[in-house]
Amino acid sequence: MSEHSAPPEQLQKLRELLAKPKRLAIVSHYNPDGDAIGSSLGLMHVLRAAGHTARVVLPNTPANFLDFLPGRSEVLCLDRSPDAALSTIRTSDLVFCLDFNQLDRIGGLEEAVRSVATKVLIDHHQQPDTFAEVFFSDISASSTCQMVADIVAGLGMDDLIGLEAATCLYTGMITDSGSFRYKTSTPHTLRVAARLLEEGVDLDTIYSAISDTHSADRMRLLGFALTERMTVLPELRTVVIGLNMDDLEQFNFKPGDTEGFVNYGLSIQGMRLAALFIERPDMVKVSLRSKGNLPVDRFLKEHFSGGGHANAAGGKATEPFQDAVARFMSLLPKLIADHPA
Ligand SMILES: [Mn+2]
Repeated sequence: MSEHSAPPEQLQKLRELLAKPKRLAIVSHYNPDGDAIGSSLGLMHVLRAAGHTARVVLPNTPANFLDFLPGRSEVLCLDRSPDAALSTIRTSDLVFCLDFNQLDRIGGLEEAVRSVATKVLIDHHQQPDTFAEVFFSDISASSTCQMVADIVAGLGMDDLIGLEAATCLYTGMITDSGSFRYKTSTPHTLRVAARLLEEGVDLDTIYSAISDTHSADRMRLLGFALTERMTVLPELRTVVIGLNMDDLEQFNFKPGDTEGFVNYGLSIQGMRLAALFIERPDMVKVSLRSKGNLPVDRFLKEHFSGGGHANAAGGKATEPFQDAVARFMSLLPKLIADHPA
């Protein structure tokens, strides 16, 4: 077990909080990804097995490719069931905050979560706010799911991880680590994954559920993006894709359709930076992926009100679409020059 993920004094505090059956709410961030929902549902299954009442509450409905996760149908989403979502949080004894570390990441759930006296944070993003009474923050962890598995083991509850929890946690581990390809994957990461596999996790079902779920419209939008909207800058080893609202409408865009588009840029030989700009009604979404020593999280924090990880981060711009792309292009040479390969 990684001691870094689970400091003994924090584990002790949590152990005491969970000594008697409690009403527990588990929340995660806006636009929840595989790690957000996987860690939340994984923890929910374990806490229920330990005799607690536990419910996952999310600020908005996740993409439906994650619907296969055991327990997904019980998740309360603020956009679908606002009253139940808020009252579940407000009446809980304790709220777990998973895979985010600033309360402005949970949209309309923020106030309800603030109103609960005791909060437990489990997260692997940088620069955490200190709003939680119990605090597990490990920026070296490959996923929040990995941290949850460590913390559960640290609490002596490892035997409560069954097939359902293992399926949820394994899913988040692979979605956040690019199926264990990112540098964040350590021998410990794979030992945690191995322990989850012991529960009989069906890998084929998970991989198929998370990768083979695209609509024909989405595949055509991808083809269009790569053919018509991709700029390759060999001298900067950078690929930029931009899709405006007209482009998206042409292909009946649905939220989640552009998920993963940014990664195609990096699959071109020699590229070390890929950028994706998506025009939304209220803003321009910016996603960056990089290879090696090119910290895109700091760049986005400084220029596009964003953040994330060194090699994978997101942000936004409020100016018109073309202006946002132009501003990025003007900042790009310096970003590359400041971080020679
Ligand atoms: Mn995560």
